[in-house]
Amino acid sequence: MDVRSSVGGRSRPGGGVGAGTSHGVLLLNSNGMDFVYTGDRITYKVIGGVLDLYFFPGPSPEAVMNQYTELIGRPTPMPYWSFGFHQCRYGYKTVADLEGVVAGYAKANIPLEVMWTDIDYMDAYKDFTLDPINFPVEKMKEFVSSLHKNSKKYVLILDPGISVNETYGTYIRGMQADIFIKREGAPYLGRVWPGPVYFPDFLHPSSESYWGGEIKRFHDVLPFDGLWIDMNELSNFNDPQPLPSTLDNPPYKMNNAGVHRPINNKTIPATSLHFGNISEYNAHNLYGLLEAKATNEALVNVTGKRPFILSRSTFVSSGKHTAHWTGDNAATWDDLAYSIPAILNSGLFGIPMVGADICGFTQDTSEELCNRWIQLGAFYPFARDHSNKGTIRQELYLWESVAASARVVLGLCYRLLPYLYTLMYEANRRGIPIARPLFFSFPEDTMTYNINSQFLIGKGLMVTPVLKSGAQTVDAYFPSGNWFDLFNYSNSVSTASGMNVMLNAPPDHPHLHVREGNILAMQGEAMTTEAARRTPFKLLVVVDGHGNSTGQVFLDDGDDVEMGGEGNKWTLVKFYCEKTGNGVVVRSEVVNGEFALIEKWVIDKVTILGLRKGTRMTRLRGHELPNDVEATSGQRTVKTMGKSSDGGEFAIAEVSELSLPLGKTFKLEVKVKVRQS
Ligand code: NBV
Repeated sequence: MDVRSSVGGRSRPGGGVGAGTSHGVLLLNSNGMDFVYTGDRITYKVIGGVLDLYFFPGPSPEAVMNQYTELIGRPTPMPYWSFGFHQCRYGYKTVADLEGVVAGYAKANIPLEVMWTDIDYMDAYKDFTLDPINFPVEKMKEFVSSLHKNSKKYVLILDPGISVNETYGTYIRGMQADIFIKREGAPYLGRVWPGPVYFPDFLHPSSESYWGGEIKRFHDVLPFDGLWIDMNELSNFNDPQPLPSTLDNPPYKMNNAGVHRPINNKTIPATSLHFGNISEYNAHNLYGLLEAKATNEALVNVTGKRPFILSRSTFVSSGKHTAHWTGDNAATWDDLAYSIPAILNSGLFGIPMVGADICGFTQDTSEELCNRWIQLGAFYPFARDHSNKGTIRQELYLWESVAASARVVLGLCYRLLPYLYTLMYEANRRGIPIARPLFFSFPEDTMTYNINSQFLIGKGLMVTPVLKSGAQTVDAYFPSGNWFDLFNYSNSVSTASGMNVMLNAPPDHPHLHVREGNILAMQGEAMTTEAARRTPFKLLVVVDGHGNSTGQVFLDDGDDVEMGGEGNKWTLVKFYCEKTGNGVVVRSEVVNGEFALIEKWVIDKVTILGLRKGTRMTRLRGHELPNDVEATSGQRTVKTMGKSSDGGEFAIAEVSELSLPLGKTFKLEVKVKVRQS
């Protein structure tokens, strides 16, 4: 990763800054660098450029992210559909192969939202072309149109290297626009998949119109829904010969994958020049960022919709334009575990839409590894199964145990879509990551500081994956509070100041816990995000010791370029639960109900966790307040009395068959009585 920033440092109790406080440091510099972290200090070894050092005072982790992304740009919103499940592989052979995969998911009843193609679809690996034999245009059009008819999406890959080929339109137009990166006065000749290539210079003022034009031409042929930009470090199969210059041969050799290699190793030479005579030496790390920016702009122009872009190379502020995946991991238990700190780092860098290749990219995966990987990967903000050519296939339906897990975890993930999407909104507004380290919600609990085997989704959902082969249990840390198992509300863990717990984790038992104090807006399970969006809402209210909790939901059509932008239709509703004399009141505050009213969304069920064992609901009242005005009219008694059952230490109180319009203020009063045992 080309990110050269550090953000989110924490001060330990007793340190110079107050206990539990956070700060961030950013060295904004695009040159090559090493940095060495030794626990109490960071040493930057930078080989050129401008040294801009920024400090973000926090003091909370959320405040650091807010301050940092205010400077570098807020994370771009991602389409609603991109929170569904994605399937990819390098090595899909034909259109029929793709169709078979889509059918395989349908047959196994596993949700599949997005089908991807890697470089296999191209004609001789040339961008913006289709292989006439294996991926012929007419068949691909039919394929994409059938995906669209079934509310699914299609994403394809683009590489930066443009084949040097006099009969290739993209090359010819690039030469006419004089768009390619140069060395010694002529376009620099590299070598990637198509053979000899030139690389578009995204610092060139015409690059956006050139790149956008190519994207438009291809989109007119094949209406893809998103773009995947790979190899943009820039990656070059050649090792360019250095010219006798300090740029190509600087005295300090940076660490490159563990060893000190020449600066031009497997990339374009540092002496190549961008527009305005800016050297590659200075601009190298910006390539992926600038390509993502141009690609984002192109997609907005071409589709008029919110773009989905996935980039391998990123830099400070890439999150303003693109999502990110962690690159070529291996199908190993180590890489399964590394994926957690990798996605958490990306969130801290300001790129919250991130995932690792589920089941592993290189090497053959195994049933057990793939099972554990989907149990974790379903909760990456970006969830995509992807594998390398020549490895065994690893679509989730191929093993019954993996398919069964996929149905469970993706089922829950789809029910959580409104919650996940609302986290995207929070990321877009304030830069707060979707997937967060535990210390984000518990900055005063020093036990959380070193945990990278668990993480939070939002403020209070904790994922505890199995990361070891053969394990039937998993060691979890629970920060203070009451936590409820989202797969079985009867299981709970309670701790006053945080504790370690060994959880039972047979292969079919993933772990996701929700903490007291949270209200989650959920919807029903479905095979596509669109179908899930047509189901009624369900509120999961997890009260704390004082009977309180809060939450919110943001919704729009999922495709508007801006989230909550002017002229758009959207909805923001805040939820509160408060204790009353002998019960609790769950109520909403509608900031904007317009979109929810258009969609006629209703809340049909409210589940309250965290009330004391033995609680009985004695009376239940629903107030629908017309026109969002606080009023006493419109009261009605809800048809079905709620029921409450005891799960472990707590009662599970459920009020169903409600019909509360999401876009209107409501107040639900639940009177309770505690049975004397
Ligand atoms: O395009 C092929 C691969 C792709 O599948 C992978 O996700 C990228 O990270 N790409 C790298 C090119 C090199 C593959 C060895």
